[in-house]
Amino acid sequence: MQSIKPIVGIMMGSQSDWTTMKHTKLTLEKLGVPCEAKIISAHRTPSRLVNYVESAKERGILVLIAGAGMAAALPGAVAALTPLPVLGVPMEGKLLGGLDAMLAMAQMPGGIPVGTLAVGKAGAINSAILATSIIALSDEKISINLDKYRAKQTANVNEDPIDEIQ
Ligand code: RP5
Repeated sequence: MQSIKPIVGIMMGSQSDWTTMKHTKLTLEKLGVPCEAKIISAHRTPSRLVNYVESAKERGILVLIAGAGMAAALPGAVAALTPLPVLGVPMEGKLLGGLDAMLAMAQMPGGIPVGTLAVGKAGAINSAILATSIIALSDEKISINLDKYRAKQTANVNEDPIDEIQ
């Protein structure tokens, strides 16, 4: 059986980021976007980082998503190596709740952008939706998937609040 080639590459700095970044993968799967997930650290595995990012475009990857915490250099280092769009997801941290990682990703020098999302699970989910929006510009099937996903999300919001089950 022929496997479907990934068009989104999800990267994370550590196994400890997977609890959050699995929401990126789950959301991309719901949206019908083929993806792959790799542990790649800017600090601990720099050669793996260069090899992965430099081959991404020729392998058919269209968008790269990088989740990282603490110094959170990963998305910036990725963006320095490729013209592909790079989205950054800051991990929640013990010291500053992820604000440190968010600022590290958002405060990139002019010329090398990282599209920085919210800290934690919301950012992980939104990175998948934003990557899908980018791809949907030139892919009709994925554009339809995105419209359906958004319509379902809207339909699932009750107008009247209900008591939470205790
Ligand atoms: C970052 O350091 C990773 O992205 C992770 O969020 C953080 C801590 O990594 P571990 O010490 O849990 O492996 O590079």
